[in-house]
Amino acid sequence: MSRLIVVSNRVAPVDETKPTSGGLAVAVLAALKRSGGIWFGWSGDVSEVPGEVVHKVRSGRLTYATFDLSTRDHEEYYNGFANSTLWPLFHYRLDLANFSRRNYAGYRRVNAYFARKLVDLIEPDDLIWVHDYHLFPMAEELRRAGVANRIGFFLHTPLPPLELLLALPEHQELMRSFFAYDLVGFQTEADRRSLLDYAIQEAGGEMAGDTVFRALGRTASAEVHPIGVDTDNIERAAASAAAARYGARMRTSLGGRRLIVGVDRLDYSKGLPERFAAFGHLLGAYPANRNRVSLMQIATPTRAGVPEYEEIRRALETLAGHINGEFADFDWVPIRYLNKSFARRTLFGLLRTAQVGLITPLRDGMNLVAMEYVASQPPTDPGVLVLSRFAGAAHSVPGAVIVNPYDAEGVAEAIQLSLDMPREERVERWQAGMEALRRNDVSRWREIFVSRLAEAPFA
Ligand code: ADQ
Repeated sequence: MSRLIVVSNRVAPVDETKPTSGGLAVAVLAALKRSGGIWFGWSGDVSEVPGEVVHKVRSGRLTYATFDLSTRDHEEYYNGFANSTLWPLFHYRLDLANFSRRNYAGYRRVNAYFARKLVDLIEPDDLIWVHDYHLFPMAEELRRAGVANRIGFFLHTPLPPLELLLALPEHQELMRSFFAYDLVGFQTEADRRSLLDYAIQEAGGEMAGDTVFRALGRTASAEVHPIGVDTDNIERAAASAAAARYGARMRTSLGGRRLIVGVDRLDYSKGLPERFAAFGHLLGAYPANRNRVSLMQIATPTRAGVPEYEEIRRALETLAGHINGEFADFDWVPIRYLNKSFARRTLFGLLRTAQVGLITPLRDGMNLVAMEYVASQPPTDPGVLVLSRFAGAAHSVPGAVIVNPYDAEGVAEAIQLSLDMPREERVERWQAGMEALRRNDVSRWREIFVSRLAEAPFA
């Protein structure tokens, strides 16, 4: 069997007891732990003299190969082009996208640097699987260095429609770097469509089969492979004694009141101000909920070097303050707003105690928390997932109550409906969701993607 090399910007901490609050790291770790292989990427450390060393650490069947970035690389590639240009653009926030040639040059430079380091580790039969928007040009760089292996790519975020992509000054170079892969995977059909529209309408390519396209002399397959979670493990962890202890503490603190929960990285794509506003509307329009229901929003700060993240943090604090100021009582706080990370078991214990999981991103590749909420529920008395139609998960988790996150009144209505939902309907919806999550778990996602990649080339 071929060896698998996974390449991603960040590699999860080798010490698994440390919390990982990024979807990619959580998913790739769960997928790789079973198959074994090499996980290659940035260590997460910035050093003035990044050095030429790749640190290798073995843990079970998995080898972590990591290296540091310089301050300048981190600024231009990571904070700059990846997170101030591509991230907002890919989440349909052209208004927040920052275009800078210097950052783009840094992005290309770091991709070339990743590729130079990786070349030495590659053996002829290895399958190489590159992840996410930080590393589009990797395949091109590797091909230039003579690597003929099969190379696949998976995009964890959405890919926006052609007209938005064209706003990127470097769209030609960047989008064409997709074509050097053998297989490109997306979360949803809409994302896949965006690539094919680009390949055909902008790059003069053509389809050569259901999924296979030809453009600029290269042939690749564009496919939808929605990511999943480690369903069985989450279910077990959420039902464990350790999780139950946190659940019990949570219930004591609620004093018989009901709980709505949201868990997200603190990011403007996650629709947090809109979510708070919808909860405020619930308390205003359905007064029976006052002193009866709390919203606990866990939002882990990320990307501290990008100014928009500071702004969203301030905006949320203000909004939570307003709503709490208006509705709180001496024995009840409507919004419990936490900026910390939790161990996974604790998190699942908390998700299990909530009657409603409120996951309302304005735009999201998939959203693993939506799936984790469902997998954490007690089977005989599950809570209800209220989910944005703009999360990829809306296409992967049946049984959720689907909402438009921009419509505060509609979201409030959906929360009320979920709080009032009879147990029988809750169980039915939960079973439908769980069946899908068990069928398409994260191992299955890896297996399908890797076996498709092994079938390349598709010419
Ligand atoms: P993210 O944008 O990071 O992922 P998400 O899919 O929700 O978003 O994953 C976040 C992960 O971090 C979840 O596993 C969650 O449990 C964990 N997490 C978040 N806050 C935490 C906290 N306070 N403590 C502990 N754990 C926390 C990107 C894309 C998504 C896509 C994933 C995977 O943006 O759309 O679903 O990759 O493809």
